[in-house]
Amino acid sequence: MNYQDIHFELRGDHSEVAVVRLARTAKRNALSDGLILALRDLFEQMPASVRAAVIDGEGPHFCAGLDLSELQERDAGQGLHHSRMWHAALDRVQYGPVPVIAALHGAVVGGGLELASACHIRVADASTFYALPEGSRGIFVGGGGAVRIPKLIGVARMTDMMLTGRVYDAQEGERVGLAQYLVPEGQAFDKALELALRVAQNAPLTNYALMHALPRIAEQPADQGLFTEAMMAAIAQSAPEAKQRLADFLEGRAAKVRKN
Ligand code: 1HE
Repeated sequence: MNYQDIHFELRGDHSEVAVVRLARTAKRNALSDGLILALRDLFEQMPASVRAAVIDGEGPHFCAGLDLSELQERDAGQGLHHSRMWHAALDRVQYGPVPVIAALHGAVVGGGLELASACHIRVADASTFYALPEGSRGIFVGGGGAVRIPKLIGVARMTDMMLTGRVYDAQEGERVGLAQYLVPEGQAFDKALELALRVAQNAPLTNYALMHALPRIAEQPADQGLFTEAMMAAIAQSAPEAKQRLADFLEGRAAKVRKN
């Protein structure tokens, strides 16, 4: 499969993990319109074997955000449509066919952080740093960051990042919730791939519930959320794969939960 400025490959014994690598190294993987549309198309056309995906970036940085050279004079309507194009693409990442793990290193800034926050798990190496330079460029987030980033770190921290240009380093980023895993420099991709291979073994309906039901349930009033949870639980339990996995445990064939 050929997508503009993306290297794509399949990993795993059954081609169950898609590796999606941003490959505009000379521009620090800045997200041009072409690259955003390629991401949208790729997640819409994911091969049927794929059960989990990893997104990472080639070169010294994960992603420098919006390609500022394309930020030409737009009127309000064009600006609205441009932002909506990003929303459509990053919605395909968050609500696409499979869980997505971001492997972060170097700059994760602006639209790069918006892309990372559309993923389901973030693994950062020690070189990672996070910023929202939109504040100092006289613009605003437009790729879903205002919705997704406060869910990770809260409105107050995002406001601070944009008002003051605050940069979080890798340790601080993990502490405040920008990444769930922090690994030594150079190891983010390997850890993300290891996690993706693990995620790919889950029952597809469980992964679907986590991607599509959980974020919606978390937004619902408690009474409705509990009802939706019960519906999703009942559907997941009734799948043949769930019955097989439960039988495997009860008959001693499945792994126990062990502390690390
Ligand atoms: C770019 C971009 C870009 C680099 N658009 N061309 N994002 C930003 O405001 C971040 C801007 N970039 C940076 O702060 C730095 O480039 C980095 C910290 C990411 C990397 O620094 P460094 O020293 O490794 O690279 P560099 O020398 O700054 O950049 C290499 C080239 O990439 C250079 O071009 P060249 O032709 O001079 O070689 C840079 O101009 C180019 N480049 N970043 C275009 N972002 C949906 S709304 C989202 C809104 C936003 O994302 S706003 C935040 C944009």
